[in-house]
Parts: sequence; C-alpha cells; structure tokens
Amino acid sequence: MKDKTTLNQNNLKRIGDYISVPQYGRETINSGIVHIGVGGFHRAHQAYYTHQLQEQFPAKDWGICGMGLRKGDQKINDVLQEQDGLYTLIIKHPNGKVEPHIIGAILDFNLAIDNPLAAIDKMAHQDTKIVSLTITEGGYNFNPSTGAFDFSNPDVQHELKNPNDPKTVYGYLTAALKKRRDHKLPAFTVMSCDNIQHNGDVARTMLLTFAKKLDPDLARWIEQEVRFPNSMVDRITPVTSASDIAYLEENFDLLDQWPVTCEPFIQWIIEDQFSNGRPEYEKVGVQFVPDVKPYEKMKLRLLNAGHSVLGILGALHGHSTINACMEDSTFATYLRQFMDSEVSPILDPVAGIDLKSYKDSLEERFANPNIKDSVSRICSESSAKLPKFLIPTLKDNLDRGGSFKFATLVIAAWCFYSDKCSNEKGEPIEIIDVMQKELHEAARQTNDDPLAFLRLKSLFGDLIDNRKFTALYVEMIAQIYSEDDIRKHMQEML
Ligand code: CS2
Repeated sequence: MKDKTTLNQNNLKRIGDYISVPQYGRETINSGIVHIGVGGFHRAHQAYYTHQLQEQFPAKDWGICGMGLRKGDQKINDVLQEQDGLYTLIIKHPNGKVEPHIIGAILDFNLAIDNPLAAIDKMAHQDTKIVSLTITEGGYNFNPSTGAFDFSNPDVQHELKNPNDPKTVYGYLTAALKKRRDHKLPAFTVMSCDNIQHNGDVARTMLLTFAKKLDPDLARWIEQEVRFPNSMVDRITPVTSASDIAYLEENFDLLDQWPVTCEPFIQWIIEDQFSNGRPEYEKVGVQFVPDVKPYEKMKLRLLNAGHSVLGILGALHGHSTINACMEDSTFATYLRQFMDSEVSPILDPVAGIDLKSYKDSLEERFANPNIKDSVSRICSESSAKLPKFLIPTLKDNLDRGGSFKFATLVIAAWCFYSDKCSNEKGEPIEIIDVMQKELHEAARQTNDDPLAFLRLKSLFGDLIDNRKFTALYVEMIAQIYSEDDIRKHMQEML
C-alpha cells in the first residue's frame, strides 16, 4: 500500500505530482482580505477566484485570512490550521469529469471567539483592505418582514454594553473600524457575498444602525469612509460528504479533512466601489458593473427561489437531492412553469442576458447528476431564505394580478412538513432552522386554524390579509392535509 499524504504546505511538492497545487509563493503574500464565514461557498467562490488571480497575476497584497465568529467555526479553524490553510476544491462536471485543485488563497485563520481582541487587531491591521462576508441570509440580524435591525438579539445587547467583547459581525466591524479611525488608517471595504438582494446596501444600513446606537461619531466616520459594494455571487456548492474525502484518499492517497465540492459554473458580479483598493479580479472573469441590482434580482428570484421550490416540494415528496427532483418530470415542469409564469414577468430587463437561456442553464445546473446537492441543504434556514427569494415574488404577483399558485403551494407544503416533521412516506425530516420551534408551533395549529402558519408575521408580513392569497392557500392546505401526495397536487396544476 502506498503512503498516504497529509495535505499541508510541506507536502505540496509531492502532491503536485498528481493534483494541481498553488504555484505562487504563499509565504510572500499579505492577507489584504479578512473573510468572515469560511464555509464551503467561500472556499468554492471568492477563495477560488483569489487563487486563480494569484496563479496568473501574482499580487502580494491579496491573500485571505479566514475568520470565524461562532463556536461552530472551531472545526474549520482546526482543519485549516492543520492544513496550513490548504484544501482541495473538487469541481464536478455534469459529464462525470472530476477536477481536483489544491487552493492556496487562504493563508491563515482566526477563531475570533478564542481571542476577540486579536480578531479586531487583524481587521484593524494596515494590511487589511477588505473585510468580506458570507454570514448567510440569517446573519444580517434584521426582521425578514420589516427589514428593521433586531436590537432585541441578546448578543447585540451584550456588545452594545461591552464593545471590547463583540459577538456579532456588527460588534467586530465597529470595533475594528474604530481602531482604524483612531490610528488614522484608511477604512476597509465591507464586501457582502451573501444571497441577499442589495447585499451591500443591507450590510451598510445594518452596520450604521448599530454604530449609531453605539457611537454616533464613529457612525458618521463609517458613513463617509466605508464602501459597501453590492454583489451577485453564484456557484452551487453542496455539503461535503464522506465520499468526497474518500475519493481523494482512494484516487490520490491524499488526506484532506475537509475538501469542498462544487459545480463548474461560477459567476461574480460586483459594483466597483472600494474604500481602499481591490484585487484585479476582472483578470479572472469577475464582472465589475455600475449597478448590480438587476443581476441580483434575477439570480435570487430564479436560482435561489427555484432551489427552494424544488427543495421544499422535493423534501415533502421524499426526493433527497436536487438532481433527483430534476429527473422527475413533474418537478422539472413545475419548476419551469414557476420560472416562466411567476418570476419572468416581474424581472426587469437585464443588459446582456437572455432570460430564456439563463433559465435553460439553471435547469442544466440543477440536473447535474454529480453534484448531488441535498434538499436538506436547500431547505435549511428556509425562514431566512423564503422571505428573500420567494415571498417577494408572490407579493409582486398579487399586486400586479399575476399568477401566484406555484409559489403558494410551496408555502402550504412548507407548513405541512413543519407540522409533521416527516415526508409523505412517513420518514422523519430534520428541520434545520433557527426558527424551527416557531415554525413547528405555528404549523401544528393548522387543523384548527388553517391560516395559523401565516400568522408568523416576521416571515409573511401582511400576506395573511390578502384574501386572494388566503383563499388559494386554504384550498391547498386542505388538499395537502387530506391527501398527502404532493406530486399529484403539482401535476394537477400543470
Ligand atoms: C441555495 C444556494 O442555499 C440555498 O438555498 O439556493 O446556496 C445556491 O446553491 C447558491 O446561491 C448558488 O449560487
């Protein structure tokens, strides 16, 4: 048996005999970017672009220091420390081709909960020019229905009283920006890479709201000095499975504790607004545009909402992956009709994009049989996703007199499985959602009060007052509760 090779800097040369490894001098690069929230997506997207840039146009200012603000970041911290920031990105093509690359863009990792002051110092360091974020839709701490900053969050309460012991991203950013201002260093850019419409504007509004409460002078400085570009990010990145780890070990004798897998498609469109310089990402395919909003809206309302449509209906039916949904013609047709009749009409024209081909390409991407993106990943944190991806489309259609039945069934299905916590085959569904309890509590009143689920105001806002909507919703709830065969209900609508 051949020796297994552990992934780390010392072994790179050896590993390079089998897999592409970074050719640039990692030790000569500064981490101009601090990235908060190093999940699979960051490692498949921004870190990959940064790696490509270093490969082709070495730039000494632009490496990444990963940062984790939560206890749950312990594992990524440990793995990246042990592997010198290195990991394998396994790109899986629809035709079965698999391309592993060792990515070197993450130079270091900082677990903020271990030492908050060191994390603040890192962000306040003169080399840091950008703080980028993938903290998920839920991480922005606003009420999904009103958009207002949530001051009742105990962590926010704590950090307002103890600014040197921050807990949330806002506590960290303000502490670090204060330090920069006091040391007369230029501000960094705050670059949100989350799936939120106007993600930069949202980050800005939330940070300023928090900062005004904490320190109005500092808030004014942030308002003037910090840029928050909006961006649209895209690459489907499933959860890493044990078989991905085994694949590297079996085929390359490589021991990587936490590789990342993704599809070949990648896209990043950003507004060119930076406080303190930026990498020349355009050299590796990133698009800089004056206004990203139409692109964001198209992507969130088609791709992300499309995912949730398949994910929620698929979870209830018992499909375990997105590609399994796409192999089922009822699901594939349902998705297309949702996109064509409920989303396309509410989108603004997008320069340079043919909507039909965009939708065709989404279908191909979702159908990629090698990606095996689990519906459980898609359904996780639906309470943060649906109010951003799906409910706005539903409301737009109610306002304009458009079709809204495809989206409505998804909400009724979501209610049903939040109530039963199982799919229609009777198999348990694990609901991964910060609002899991509230969702279940509300949904289980449905028998007595068919509108119970919609009373979750923070999610649905005033949707419950719309008679046109509630009439259809109640009808669908009655159907699903009397005959749990979601596929049949879907077919009847096509
Ligand atoms: C997915 C996204 O989490 C979700 O619901 O829709 O993670 C999606 O895969 C990415 O946004 C693709 O860019």
